[in-house]
Amino acid sequence: MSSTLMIADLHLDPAAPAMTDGFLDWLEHRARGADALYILGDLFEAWIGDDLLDHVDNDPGGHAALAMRVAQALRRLADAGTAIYLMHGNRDFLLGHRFASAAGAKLLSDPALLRFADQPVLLMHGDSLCTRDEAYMRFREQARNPAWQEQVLAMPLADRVQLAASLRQQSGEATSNKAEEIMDVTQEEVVRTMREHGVATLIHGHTHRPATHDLEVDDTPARRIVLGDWQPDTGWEVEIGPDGDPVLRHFPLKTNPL
Ligand code: LP5
Ligand code: MN
Repeated sequence: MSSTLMIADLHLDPAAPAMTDGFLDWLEHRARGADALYILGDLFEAWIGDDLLDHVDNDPGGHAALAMRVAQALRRLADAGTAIYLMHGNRDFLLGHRFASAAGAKLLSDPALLRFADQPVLLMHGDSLCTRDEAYMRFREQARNPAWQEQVLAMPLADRVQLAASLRQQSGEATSNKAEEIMDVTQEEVVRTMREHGVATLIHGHTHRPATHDLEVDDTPARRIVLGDWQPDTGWEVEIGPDGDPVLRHFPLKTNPL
């Protein structure tokens, strides 16, 4: 029976190994056998460059070991027949083709338009919908600029670790001073985007506010499904089965897989 899984916002981090254990267990026991797995951004807490894969033997902080472990686990799933797609999030927008190919995955554009049971479905990370967060929109513009990315990726790895930590700190300070509602999606931007792509279903992550929202796009009933962020003991997925109907659910993660 055909089944497609979607997940987002795992924020895998060398400092939180139980999360990675839980995710790898989920890959092996839940995702195994699925036709496709879509990872809709922020698989990693911070991605500082695919050349991490060259640094497994010289790896302060464990970033390279984590990258390699996740790539190999995804690769096993891909080799067993599941198509894997990776979308960038606001933490791992530097993920590149080298990591994707090590993971047996394809990079996916944001937004990505798919079809299930003949109905179009739009997938996004979700950050680009938060248009009232003007400081973030400016940061995003810069972070997605190819010239800036090239410059940053040319920095020594240790400097990139520091830059990522500094950006995380600045982001933490900025978000603690923002109103909750500006960090959620802008409703008009949701409707505009869904209309532009001609969809009645949008699936995204980023806001960490898991829910299924009913709305209308030009008088047509529509839905926006928001994936939740994973915690060491809980994961979130959307499953689309043969009927094409997406189901959002959360589930316990094995914290101590044998
Ligand atoms: O991530 P989170 O949940 O804290 O908040 C996000 C938005 N913040 C971000 C920034 C990231 O957290 C930064 C970390 C990226 C890690 C990878 C870095 C790789 C490159 C460097 C190493 C090679 O996405 C936050 C939103 C929030 O979601 C809700 O949607 O509000 O937006 C901000 O906090 C942005 C700030 O308001 C303004 C920007 C602060 C940083 C300014 C740096 C300026 C210099 C930039 C170029 C060097
Ligand atoms: Mn995000």
